[in-house]
Amino acid sequence: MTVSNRRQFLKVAGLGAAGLAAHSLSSKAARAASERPNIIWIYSDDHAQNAVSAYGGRLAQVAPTPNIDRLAHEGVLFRNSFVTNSICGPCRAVIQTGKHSHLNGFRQNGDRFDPTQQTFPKLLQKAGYQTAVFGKWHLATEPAGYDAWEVLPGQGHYYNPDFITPKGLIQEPGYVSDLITDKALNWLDNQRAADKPFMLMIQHKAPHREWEPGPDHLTLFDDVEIPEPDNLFDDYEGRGTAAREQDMTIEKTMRMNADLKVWGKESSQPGGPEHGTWKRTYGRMTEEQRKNWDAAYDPKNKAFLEKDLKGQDLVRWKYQRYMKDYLRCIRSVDDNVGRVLDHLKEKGLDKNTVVFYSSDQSFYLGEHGWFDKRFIYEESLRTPLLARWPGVVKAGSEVEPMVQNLDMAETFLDMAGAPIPGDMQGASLVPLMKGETPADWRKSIYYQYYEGEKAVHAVYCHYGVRTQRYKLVYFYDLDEWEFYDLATDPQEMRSVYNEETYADVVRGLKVELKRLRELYKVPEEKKPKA
Ligand code: SGN
Ligand code: CA
Repeated sequence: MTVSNRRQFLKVAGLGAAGLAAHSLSSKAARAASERPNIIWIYSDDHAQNAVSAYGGRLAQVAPTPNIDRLAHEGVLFRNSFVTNSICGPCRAVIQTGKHSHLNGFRQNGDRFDPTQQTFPKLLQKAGYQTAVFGKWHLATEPAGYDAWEVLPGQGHYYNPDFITPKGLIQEPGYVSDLITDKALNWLDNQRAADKPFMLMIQHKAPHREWEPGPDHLTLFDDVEIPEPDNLFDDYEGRGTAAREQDMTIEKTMRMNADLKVWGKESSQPGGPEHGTWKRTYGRMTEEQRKNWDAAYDPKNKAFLEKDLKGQDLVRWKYQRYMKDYLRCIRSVDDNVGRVLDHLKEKGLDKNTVVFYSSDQSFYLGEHGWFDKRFIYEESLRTPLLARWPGVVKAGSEVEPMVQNLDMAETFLDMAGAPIPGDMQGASLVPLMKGETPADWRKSIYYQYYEGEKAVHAVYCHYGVRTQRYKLVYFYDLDEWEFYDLATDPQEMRSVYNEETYADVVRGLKVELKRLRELYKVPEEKKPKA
């Protein structure tokens, strides 16, 4: 049995922390500190799996991500990587703790992360690692368990962003993806102690709404037509209330000014200089940055306004503008992933450093007519996950079994030879990365979204289970069930919850859902609203 297999076994067998600790001591002693790998976690915000070219898909040709793809070519790509609750702060809290939202206490954006709780960086510090985090944080309280940190306040800014640092708030001139990477590389080169292994989190703001591209990418894709998804003009027939009543369509929800960059630049106009959206986006640019921006956008906007588009033509234009800006933001992330990989090589750190790339959650790129995330449906449930680990992971390999962001804390601890506490709810991915699937690897995943229809984008609360083939969802405030057969309906266009042919499968999945809710200690929801 390998180290990780044994740990997985102990955990599943319920032998708990004591057994693990004893095991880990011996494994720790067996490994010289120098052998323990460094870990770099590059984590972006809202980067759809469909927009990482290593995953294929309709954008791979027009908007490739060559540097992120290097991780897949030189390492491993997780084909079936999912989140537990597709929204920013909650995903980040899951990464920190290896626990579902109801146990780590961070169910929705706006909650405050309890920094006194057990987190993986604290455990890595105990195991002799140095830890650092730079970039988006979004957990409201200050990072705990980090030797160095500089984080964006809340969502952060693209241009000339503010950073919260242990010494107070500072503003840095430049573009956010470059600055976050500068800080991380500076820490690597000049600030950490060279005699300890490190765990470094580089957490990008891009490509989050409002999708402001950096100065080098303002005209990228100008001459390209971005392919549309088949279901851009979805009518939501065949699904329930939640899909019909959300507020996240390109057609109705997307704003012409901050989102689509067609500003009314007079103070009196909605979204003009007096407004928050302006102040946190366009209004933060220096005169020079704005000149550069206007030179790129003004002619495109003029041509658009002259066409006076309506109906589906207007939606198609919005889709193109949205996608180009979104993909431009991704290009800055991809460039900076390349910078990190090149830097590691240059400094001789590439051999003993595991580099991951992932995103807090995935994103709708016009599928179902939507942007944003939140739903358990595929495009938001999935998230990219790729990793390079020279000498351990076979180059160009793929992992098929279902993994979740719930597994990362356990994975990092396993890599460091540190004990995995028995109350963490995921499992180390190390065996899968080595090409071994533990016999008892999970066959289903649990999901729950808590923000509800009153929050931004108006998505009803729901929980559900996904197996390799099926998905069962319960919108508990609506008392509505949905069920999808992903083999025959991968785009989830028709719930077949009431079809007789699936009655047995649905019954079985309800039992599985109940089992998962017990396993993960999920409290009962209040009764559906009258
Ligand atoms: C902001 C965005 C929303 C987005 C949430 C959460 N609006 O409110 O579109 O869903 O953040 O995003 S914006 O006008 O500020 O862009 S998350 O990634 O932080 O969860
Ligand atoms: Ca996000």
